[in-house]
Amino acid sequence: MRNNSLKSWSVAWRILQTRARNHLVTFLRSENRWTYYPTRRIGAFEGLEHRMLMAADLDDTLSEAVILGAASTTPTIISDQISPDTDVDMFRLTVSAGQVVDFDIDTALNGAGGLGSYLRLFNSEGNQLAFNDDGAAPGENIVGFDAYLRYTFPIPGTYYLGVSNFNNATYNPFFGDGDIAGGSFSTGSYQLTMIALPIDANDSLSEATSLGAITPTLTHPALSLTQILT
Ligand SMILES: [Ca+2]
Ligand SMILES: [Ca+2]
Ligand SMILES: [Ca+2]
Ligand SMILES: [Ca+2]
Repeated sequence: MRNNSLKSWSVAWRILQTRARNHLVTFLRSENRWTYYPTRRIGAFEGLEHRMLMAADLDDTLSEAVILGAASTTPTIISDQISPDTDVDMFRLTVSAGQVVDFDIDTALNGAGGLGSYLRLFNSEGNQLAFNDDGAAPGENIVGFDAYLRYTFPIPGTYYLGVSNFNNATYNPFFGDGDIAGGSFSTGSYQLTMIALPIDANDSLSEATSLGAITPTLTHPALSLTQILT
């Protein structure tokens, strides 16, 4: 049993509560560890996030995101699944200025019977930059249920990509709440591919390769300038 005053818990950023044997049991998550606190002080925790333990999703917020690393022209491939229906998988990546990056979901069926995938891209402050439900990546000819997103990042830094089903498209990336349960094609396996397009480093005036000064050259070395001109 730990000191269960509200003050001692104020450092926590996520609290789950459920009932067991007529007691309220609070689960506290901090530093990736769960601790539970039997308590009856229901009123003291009103206003905090209440979720059933079975619904805990350990990678659905910006702070829990799975690290993809730096986007590059070498593909980064992740295999995962959305299960249960409220599952959100959050990924973290870094980009350089002007980088264009493709995020592509592939499933075995790309249609009915499989996952109806949905992508949301966030900046480091959790603001949504882009989203996609159904899209065909370059080289894919069929638009089914698989999501695809291309984004040009004008600002270098850290960004986040959320994978969910298409019914659950308004979850909160900070707190992991706001999930929408149910709907069709809400669970299933998927593969996520992240790949950056090659950067064209000499496509602007300021990046142009210098060819040097233009100087007149004799077209026939064997002739003198006088002979050429006459
Ligand atoms: Ca998952
Ligand atoms: Ca998850
Ligand atoms: Ca795809
Ligand atoms: Ca979709």
